[in-house]
Amino acid sequence: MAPQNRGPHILVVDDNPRVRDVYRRALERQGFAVTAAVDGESAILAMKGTSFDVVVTDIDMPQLNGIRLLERIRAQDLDVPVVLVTGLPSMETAIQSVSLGAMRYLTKPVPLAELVEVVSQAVSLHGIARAKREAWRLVGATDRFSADQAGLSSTFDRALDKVFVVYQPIICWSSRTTYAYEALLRSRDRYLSTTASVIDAADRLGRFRDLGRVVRRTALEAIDHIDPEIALFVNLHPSDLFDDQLIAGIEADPEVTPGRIVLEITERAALKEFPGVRERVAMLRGMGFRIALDDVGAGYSGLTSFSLLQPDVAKLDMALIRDVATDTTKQTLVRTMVRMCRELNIEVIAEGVETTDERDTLVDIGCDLLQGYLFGRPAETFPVPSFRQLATAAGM
Ligand code: G
Ligand code: MN
Repeated sequence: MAPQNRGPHILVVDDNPRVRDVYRRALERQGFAVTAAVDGESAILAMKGTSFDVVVTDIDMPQLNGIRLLERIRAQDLDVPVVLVTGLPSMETAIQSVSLGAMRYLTKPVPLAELVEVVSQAVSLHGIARAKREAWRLVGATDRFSADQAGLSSTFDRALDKVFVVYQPIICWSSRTTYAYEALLRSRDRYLSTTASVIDAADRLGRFRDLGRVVRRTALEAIDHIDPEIALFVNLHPSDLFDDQLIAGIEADPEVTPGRIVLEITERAALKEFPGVRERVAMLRGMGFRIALDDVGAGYSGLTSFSLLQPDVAKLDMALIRDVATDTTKQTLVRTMVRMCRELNIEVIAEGVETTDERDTLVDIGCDLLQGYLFGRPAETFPVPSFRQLATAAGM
């Protein structure tokens, strides 16, 4: 059906005829021209002949779903803003939509006022993106600025105000004491609602530094509520190591001394891509910070990062800990790691301990520092860890 209006042209994709109709009428009332498609394949066909200002698409459709459609669109057009709508929100599709540059991820039923507002915003962004690209073309640059990048940027700014920090205890089993807390990022933003989506957006926008600053400021604000003997573990992206405010922010607070802080650097990041990491880490250690290597486990090139960072602490990835009580291969791996670390004078923390069986196996192997839901879930105030005994030990 040819559109009635001559305003900005919106492509609405949904396999449900009622939804298509309701959206069409709401958008047409605002003067938009609307073309409707019944699934991803027909949307691709429609886009061959027409250039749309905004695409609004359902995710859950037969054959080509909304995520695949977004992927196909992005392969040809970086600019057109895509709004994804789903009746079945999931972490997986939310993350995919962010990483493929969707402008918004909306959950059904979408209030029509919200739909209209989001589409209007998308139209303006598309205009800006086109103008920018045109300007770049005129000056001969080839920057691939896109509307979604602009959309993502404002979404990210908003999310930065909505992130907060939770703390999870790390315990010392032999002394039944709290050894440390790890500060973990969480988000209560509507769109970037998962930790993974916030981190992914920071990555895509090159804004790890802004995110890291917010997280560290929030995490450190609470440090005077814990015993000075108890350390605080803070996660860093390798690029944070080079942020001058990393040190300035810590020196500004007299309660915070480097000795109380353990900087966690994940083994998943490609440390080799950050020249000068070795020197930078050595300098931080010289100032009194301790360094932990995070997510140490099967599948990663453990030895390179060990020699590069020379960590004070190694945190064994929870994939290695899960089922360690019954999986003898994992037991051997953990035993080897613990022995190697002892020789190198590196402390070992087992992450993600969930059961008493896992705990007892780890303690048998000689791993005394433990973290996981068994002892305490991450919480906004410092949780008191549980040192629950085995029921059998109490004679039950
Ligand atoms: O990458 P890093 O190891 O910092 O990630 C820690 C994440 O693991 C946190 O988001 C935390 O909520 C989660 N976590 C902590 N303890 C457990 C646990 O016992 N089980 C599971 N499944 N997740 C955990
Ligand atoms: Mn960590």
